Amino acid sequence: MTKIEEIVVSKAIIEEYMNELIDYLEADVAIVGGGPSGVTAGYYLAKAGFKVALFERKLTIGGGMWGGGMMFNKIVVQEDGKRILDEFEIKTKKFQENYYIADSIESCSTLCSKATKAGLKIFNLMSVEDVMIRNEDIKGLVINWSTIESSGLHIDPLAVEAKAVIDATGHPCEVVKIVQEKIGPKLNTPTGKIMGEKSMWAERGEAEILKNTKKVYNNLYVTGMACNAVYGSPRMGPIFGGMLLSGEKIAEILINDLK
Ligand code: 48H
Repeated sequence: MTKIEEIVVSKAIIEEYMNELIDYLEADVAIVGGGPSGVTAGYYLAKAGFKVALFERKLTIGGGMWGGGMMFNKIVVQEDGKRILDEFEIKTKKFQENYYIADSIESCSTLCSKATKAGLKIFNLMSVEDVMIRNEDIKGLVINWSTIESSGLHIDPLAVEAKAVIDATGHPCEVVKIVQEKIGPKLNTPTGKIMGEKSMWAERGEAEILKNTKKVYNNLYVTGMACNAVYGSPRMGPIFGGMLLSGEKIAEILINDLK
């Protein structure tokens, strides 16, 4: 029988993890949130050769996409969104003109698999609790274990430096909220503040998400549902094309800005 020593297994895990974490304390892009928009952004950025770290509070990657609509584990995308599912080789089935269905489990697991294979580094079970700032510029993120956050223990966090940060936290737009609270109403929105998500109107929500996908503050970018929350646009329910297209668009914007 092959010799297996528990201490060697433990050392392997601790050493490998620590080396990776130390390496990613300085990244090109730090993404907050591992939902469909954050993972898609990470995939395209990593594929373009950038050093990208994604921090996800939960154990699993995929955010709100696992549950499809009301726990029916299917997602719907429109024609434009299908292009991204095709890129990831996720199966789709035509429902009616312009509507395609995909399996949410296949979608989440494949996005995650292809993004990590492209070079995206995912740190799960970590929560972003603040940003690092120099004068008026975002310089990185302040991170802590999610279990520290949920236990309420008073334990100080650590910091990660990045040339750009993406808020992909979905409905709560947590990073932009922190910036607004701590730096004041100076965001790149018509009011300078978070304008708040509006009630469901899928067609408008999907149409507006791409124009809302942009730089919202110095070195801070927004993608996915967080865009519509920041720029005052409607929610759209379980149609996910906009999330994928927004992830792709923010990657394109950053590839250009970081050149
Ligand atoms: C670390 C964090 C933090 C933090 C949050 O909600 P998501 O799936 O986000 P999107 O924008 O990629 O997709 C939105 C979609 O799932 C959705 O909700 C839709 C389409 N709704 C329409 C409607 O009408 O309801 O994922 C965000 C992820 C989650 O996994 C969070 O755990 C994570 O971000 N997260 N991770 N630090 N501070 N905040």
